[in-house]
Amino acid sequence: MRVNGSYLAEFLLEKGYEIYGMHRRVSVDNYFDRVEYLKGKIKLVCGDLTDIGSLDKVIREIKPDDIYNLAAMSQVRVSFDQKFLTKEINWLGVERLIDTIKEYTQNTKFYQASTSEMFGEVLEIPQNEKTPFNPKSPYAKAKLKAHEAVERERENGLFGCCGILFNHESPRRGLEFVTRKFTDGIARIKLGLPQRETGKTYLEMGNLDAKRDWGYAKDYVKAMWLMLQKDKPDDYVIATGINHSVKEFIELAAGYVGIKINWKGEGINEEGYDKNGKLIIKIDPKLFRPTDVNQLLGDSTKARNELGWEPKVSFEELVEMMVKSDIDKLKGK
Ligand code: G4F
Repeated sequence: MRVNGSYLAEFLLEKGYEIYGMHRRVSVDNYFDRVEYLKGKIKLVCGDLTDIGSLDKVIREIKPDDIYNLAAMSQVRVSFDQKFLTKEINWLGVERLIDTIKEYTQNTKFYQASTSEMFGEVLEIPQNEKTPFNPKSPYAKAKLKAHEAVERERENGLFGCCGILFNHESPRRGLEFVTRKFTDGIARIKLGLPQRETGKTYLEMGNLDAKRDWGYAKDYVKAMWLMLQKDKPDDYVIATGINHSVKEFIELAAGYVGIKINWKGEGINEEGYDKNGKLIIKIDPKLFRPTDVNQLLGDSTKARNELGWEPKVSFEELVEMMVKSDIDKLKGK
């Protein structure tokens, strides 16, 4: 468990749950940095979705009342290079988990993290639970298989819910995703620091025209819990209902540190400068995906009506929170 798992754990701790957080065995030092403060409050157990033996042991010993499966190979771009690993974790891992539930704890309620990425090249705008899926990446295809597995087993008695969550961000977001990459990067530019990976004085970005429906991760974990409180399991779209382009995100985030971006050129030659003519952003074609999802826009009417869920934090508040947090982190606050 890491980012969303940490928000979910905080939420469940407040409700008085006893929590076990399953994590993979890893050899990097900072793997637990984002959940360090939860140590002692939750029990960490080792398990891996690619290893049926470990799942068997964890589920047999704990017999959880509820399972929230947020584990995944979550980077869409990486999934093009690691198709088989993505399928192993994001699809077959879920099949393994469901099998262990069926074997040991038939009454366990199961939450599966499905994703708006499954809508892919969208066939309808906005997207709701009835919109046909049209996945374009190995990531989305594997997630759709897992989604279908939960629906299949639900017909056989599993209490399984799929949350079709649109992009959800926070100051804890990984630096490999566009929002956090940019808020960290613009904070570095503001403070006169080089970029984390490249050491350059400007940011290199990919497709600026893609649109996403971005919400706040902390708002979204509540929806996960609400799904498992219903009498009958079902699938729900969780989204804000407003989308923005990557370029709009960039302009707003840069504005919070007092930088107004002036754009020059087009397509892969587009560049962003500040008012003094200093280069802030350049396009790196290597960051484009073989196939990208051009736009996502969620319609969460069902969740609002049936779960009483709604997002609390606006896009503007989210972007400001992320920029401020990165400035503070870099200043060592
Ligand atoms: O931040 P992203 O990498 O997120 P993406 O691909 O939408 O996926 C995220 O949201 C999904 C829900 O819809 C989750 F299922 C998934 O696990 C993950 O959390 O990219 C967003 C957009 C893309 O169109 C990408 O091409 O930003 C574009 N982009 C432009 N420049 C970039 C960059 N993305 C990244 N990661 N890095 C760039 O430099």
